[in-house]
Amino acid sequence: MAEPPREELVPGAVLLRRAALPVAAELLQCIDEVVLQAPFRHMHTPGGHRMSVAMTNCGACGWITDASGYRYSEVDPETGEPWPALPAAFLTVATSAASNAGFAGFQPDACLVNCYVPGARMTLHQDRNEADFEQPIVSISLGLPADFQFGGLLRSDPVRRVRLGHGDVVVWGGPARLRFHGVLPLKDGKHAATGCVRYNLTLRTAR
Ligand code: MD6
Ligand code: FE
Repeated sequence: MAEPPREELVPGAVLLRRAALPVAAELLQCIDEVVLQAPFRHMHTPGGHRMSVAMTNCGACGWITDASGYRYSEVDPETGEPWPALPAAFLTVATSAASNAGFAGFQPDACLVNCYVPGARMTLHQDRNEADFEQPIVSISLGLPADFQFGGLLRSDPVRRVRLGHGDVVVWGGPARLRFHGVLPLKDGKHAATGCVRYNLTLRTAR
């Protein structure tokens, strides 16, 4: 993969604009295949709220939430079966982006796949269910653009807004790993590659 232009959002968080564009069609096809085996579903927060973002996973484990809390599971609770395998194309983009951002040796074992329709959003949160915060998270956006909120280490810290578009990749690690972040309600639109939705892939080392 050619070295994409990089923008350091804050120390430890690197935006590689359009880095996944050359393989976007392949990634979308992989999502379609994952979803055949592990369909998108609206999970519930421990507090009982139905998430507006539809989610599924692939890899050795997947992120889930229900009345028992936020955690990783080796099986899809809907079927009791293991999650679909991590597609090779996901692994290639993620390890290449991580290495471009200064995180050599990234070995993700989980990929959370998010699907947003207009109005869907993700409130400010930290990703802290993974075993090792030294490992980065690689995030790939596909389809409709989203306004991503990038905050600080406290929920009340000011947030910076970043527009993430089709093929944009963000690598989060080091001092940025536990920053609060969220996604504002998706705006209506139509994208040539995905129609009326946005997908986001986050690759993690969960265990
Ligand atoms: C999203 N992303 O872009 C939600 N988390 O749809 C995340 O929550 C996220 O992009 C951790 C690291 C990178 C991310
Ligand atoms: Fe997150």
